[in-house]
Amino acid sequence: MSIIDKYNKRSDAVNSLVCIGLDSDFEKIPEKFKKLEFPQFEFNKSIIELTNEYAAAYKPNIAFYEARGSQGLKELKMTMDFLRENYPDIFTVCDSKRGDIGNTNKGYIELILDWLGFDAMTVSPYLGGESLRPFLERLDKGIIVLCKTSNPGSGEFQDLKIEDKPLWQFIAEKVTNEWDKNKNCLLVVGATYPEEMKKIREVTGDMTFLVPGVGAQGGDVEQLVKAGKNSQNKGLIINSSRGIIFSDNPRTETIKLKEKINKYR
Ligand code: OMP
Repeated sequence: MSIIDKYNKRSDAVNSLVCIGLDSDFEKIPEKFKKLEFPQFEFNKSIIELTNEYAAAYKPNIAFYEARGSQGLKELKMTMDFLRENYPDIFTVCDSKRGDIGNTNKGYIELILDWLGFDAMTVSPYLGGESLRPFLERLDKGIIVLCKTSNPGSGEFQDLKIEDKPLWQFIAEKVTNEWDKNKNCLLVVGATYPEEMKKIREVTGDMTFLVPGVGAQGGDVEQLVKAGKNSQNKGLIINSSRGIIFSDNPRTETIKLKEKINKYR
């Protein structure tokens, strides 16, 4: 089973394209968790227990754990061990946006894909396909390449024209036609840019997209699903972090997002 099959299988089993972002900012987690020995882990565990029935994926952003040094990394590891032991079918993404020269990338791989054991991680294409080879050679893992990011200023570089195309289109074509030989590539496409997403879908066939930007960043679910779904009515890992985990009712918010997505696919 390929790593994309793992996502699709889980997504089909729970009829959901929802990814819950475990961006467990220590400052924002409720006081009752802060008193515990492993606050970020206990908070994550409570979110996972409330939402797992509707979760196709979980995506911690490693920044919120690295911010606490070795304690944070330990709690991220505890979160991953908890997921693997209790919910091994759920797809896991490490939001890390890594990418360096080839042999340095091996260090990121050992930490994120091997020690922490994530199914997939986000990488930057800036150093080129040659540098990303250690990631792309991992047949057992998903490599999620930044293409069109959700932030307001993403156009500063990503919209620049190269050979008459915006850089994001150039990257989408490059990944589809050259980097995805092992069928383990995915793209990051922000929910806040549905027009661009439509074009990216046209050039990538059925490739799976990680789609952040709904919830706190205001991306429109109807527009993104219509623009981004593939020929199988899936191909999307739709992430919400703050909009779910810091809401009054994470379970209800997850169900609401799942149903809204399903209404348009
Ligand atoms: P919320 O805005 O709270 O839902 O969080 C979005 C999460 O997705 C954060 O962890 C971001 O770092 C991440 N993200 C984006 O917001 N935009 C992008 O274009 C790419 C990512 C990402 O790679 O996941």
